[in-house]
Amino acid sequence: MLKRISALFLAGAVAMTMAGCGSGGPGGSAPGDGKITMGFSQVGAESGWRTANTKSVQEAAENAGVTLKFSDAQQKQENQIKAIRSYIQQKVDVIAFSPVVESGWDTVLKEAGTAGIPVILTDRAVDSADTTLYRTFLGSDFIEEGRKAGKWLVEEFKDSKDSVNIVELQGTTGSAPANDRKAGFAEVIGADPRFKVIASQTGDFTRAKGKEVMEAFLKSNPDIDVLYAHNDDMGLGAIEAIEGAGKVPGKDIKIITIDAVKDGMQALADGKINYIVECSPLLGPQLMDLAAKVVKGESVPARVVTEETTFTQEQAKEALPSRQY
Ligand code: GYE
Repeated sequence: MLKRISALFLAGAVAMTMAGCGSGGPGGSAPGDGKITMGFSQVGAESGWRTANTKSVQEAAENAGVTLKFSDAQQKQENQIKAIRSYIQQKVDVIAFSPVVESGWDTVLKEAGTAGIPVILTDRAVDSADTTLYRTFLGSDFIEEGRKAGKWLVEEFKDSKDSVNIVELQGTTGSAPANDRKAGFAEVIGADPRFKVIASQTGDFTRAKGKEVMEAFLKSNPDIDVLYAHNDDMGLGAIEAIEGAGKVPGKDIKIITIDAVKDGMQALADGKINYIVECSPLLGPQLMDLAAKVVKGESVPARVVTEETTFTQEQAKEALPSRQY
C-alpha cells in the first residue's frame, strides 16, 4: 500500500556535463582502485527524521562500497562550510551535503567547483541563482508537503462556520523545509478567510523547542483550534505542553505534522495527532547511485524528487508495524 521512495525524473531536467573527477582524478581514492570517497556534511541530529537519514546514508555507503567521511554540523552553517573546505582539501571524489539554511553557499561551492569536485545537494536546497554550483538536488518537495497539510485542514473544517485559529511551529529559520512548508500551507488556507494563523514561530525542528514555544503560545492565546508543526518532533514536544495546560491534544487542539517518523506515527495512532504528511529520510541508496554516476561523468537529472504519502489515524495504525524509521 505504501509506495516506497522512487525517483521521479522531472521532465525537462537538465543533463549536466561532467566536471571531470573520477577516482584517479583529483579524487580521494588511489588511482584505479575504483572506490569512491564521499564527504558528507549532515545538518545535525535535531530530530528523529535526521537520525533515520544519517543511518540511511551510512548504511547505503557501506552497501555501495563508498568510503564515507561524515560530519555533523550541529545545525550551524559555519560548521558545514568548514567541513566542505576540509573535504576539498582531502580531495574527496564527491561532496554531498544537506544545507542547514538556503542562502550563503556560493563561495564555498565555487571553491569545490574550482577543485573539480562535484557537489550533490541532499534533502535541503540552496537558493543560489547559479545552479551549476551543484550537480543535482535529491529530496522532497516541501511546498507540496505544506499544501497537503493545508488541504487536510480545509477538508476537516469544511462544515464549520466559525473562524479557525491556527498556531504554527516553524522549522529552523532560513531552512528550505521551514520556508517551503510555511509557503505551501499558507497558499492553501489563504484562499479561505476563516483560517487565521494567530501565532507562528520557530521551534528549530526539536522536541524541546517545540514544547517551549507551544507553552508560550498557550499562555498568550486561550483559543487555539489547530497546531501546524513543520515536523513530528516539534509536534511531540507541543503535545507535552498542551497536556501540561490541561488540554487534550488531537481533540481540543487538532494537530498536523510532517515527517511520519515512528514516534509521530504512534502519537497519530493514539489519537494525539490528527494528520501527518510523510517526508521520507531514506535518501541513502539514491544518493549513492547519483554519486556513482556523477563521479563517472555520466549525466544525472538536475532534480530528483522523493515520492511520499500522507497518514490519517487509521492509516497510521496499519502502517506502524512495518515502519522502518
Ligand atoms: O522534516 C525535520 C528535520 O530537512 C526534511 O529536517 C528535513 C527536515 C525534517 O529536522 O524533522
